[in-house]
Amino acid sequence: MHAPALHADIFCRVIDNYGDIGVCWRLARQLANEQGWAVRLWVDDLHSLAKLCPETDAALEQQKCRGVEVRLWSTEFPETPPADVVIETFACVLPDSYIAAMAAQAHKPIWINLEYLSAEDWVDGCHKLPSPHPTLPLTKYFFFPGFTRKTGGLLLERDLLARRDAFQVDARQQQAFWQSIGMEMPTAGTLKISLFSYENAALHGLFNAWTISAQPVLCLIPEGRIVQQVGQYFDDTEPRVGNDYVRGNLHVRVLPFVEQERYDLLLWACDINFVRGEDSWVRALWAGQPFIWQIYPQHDEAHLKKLHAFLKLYGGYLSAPHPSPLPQAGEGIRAVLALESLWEAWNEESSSGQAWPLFAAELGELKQHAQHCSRQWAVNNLALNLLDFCQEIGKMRA
Ligand code: TRH
Repeated sequence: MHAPALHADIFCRVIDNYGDIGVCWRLARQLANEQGWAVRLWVDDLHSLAKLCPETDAALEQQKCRGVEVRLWSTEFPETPPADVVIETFACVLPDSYIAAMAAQAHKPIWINLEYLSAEDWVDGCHKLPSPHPTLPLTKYFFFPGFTRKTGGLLLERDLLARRDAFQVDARQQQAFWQSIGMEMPTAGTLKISLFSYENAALHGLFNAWTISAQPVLCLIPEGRIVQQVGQYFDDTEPRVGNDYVRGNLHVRVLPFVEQERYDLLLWACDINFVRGEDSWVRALWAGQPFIWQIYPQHDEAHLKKLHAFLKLYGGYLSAPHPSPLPQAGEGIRAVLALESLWEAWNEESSSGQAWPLFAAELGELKQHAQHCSRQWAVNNLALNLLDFCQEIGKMRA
């Protein structure tokens, strides 16, 4: 017999950009469509959600999208019976009235704070820690995504890697993708790069390097914060979606922002992906292609610790002995250095152009490594871990 489907409320405050809503929307869809939960997503900015899911009507306070009930989280929070599982994301602070309603339930909801992803060591020790409410009979639990079995794992749709593998060997699917973005399928010798990025002073040097690259480079840039800089490089004061720019061996196309599920296709279709923030970072991992992560900058530079923790973990796998045909210890060192120098240059906004040739020379090894890591980390699925954790708490309380 199946356990009865749970009701979940997920709360999301959009701080800026698309990371917060990106993670919440993905989790909401997964719990609703893969686990059969009844999911309500409370979000304070429907316009951001509409970018990821264009069928969202930003004028509607309540609607159903892709199996998820989407509710506008406005300052006047309506009287709402709490769900069985309450997911507060990134410490977004729930409405007082909702917390009071949770406390008034005979059977208290399971209250989870879903935290940011990090590869830092301390995460293992903090995952699942309880935090009793100071005055009410409620306990909130910290749920940390992460890379080890002691963390909550990573968000991954059930069939994603199978779909990715099918796409990457199927010329027809790839052709359909290129057509859908209004482009011919690039020739076999073209290096395809997607570049989703914050403003970055290192872009100029990188473009210079691609301009003189021996191999033709096609760089696809989703519309967003870096597009003005692209215009500056090509002396265009009004860069727009759909524009093409060509210099030397570099061809740049500015793409429209696509709905969240289709962004994966872009990552799968490219040989190298530049990503940013939290959610596109994980999607780049699942793409199984070499990638460069631009971490979201924090004023106290805490982001650099996070960046280095991940580089240590990811690069560590690369330099460790692997079963053939992956690189043996020692052989991977060059690839680790190449990876580190480009990642550091890109995040420090320094001479990425110099780091590029080293990185390009190690692409074969980096690709095998990326495929290996995607399979290795796929076994630790966040939604399934969340389910197990809810059952654990349920048993503890019984
Ligand atoms: O938008 P971001 O920079 O978000 C950031 C980070 O999450 C950061 O940690 C957080 O503190 C800050 O916001 C407030 O990058 P991120 O996390 O990669 O999110 C982008 C989302 O947009 C992701 O879900 C993928 C999606 N996307 C599309 O759906 N279509 C597109 O065309 C593109 C380029 C992205």
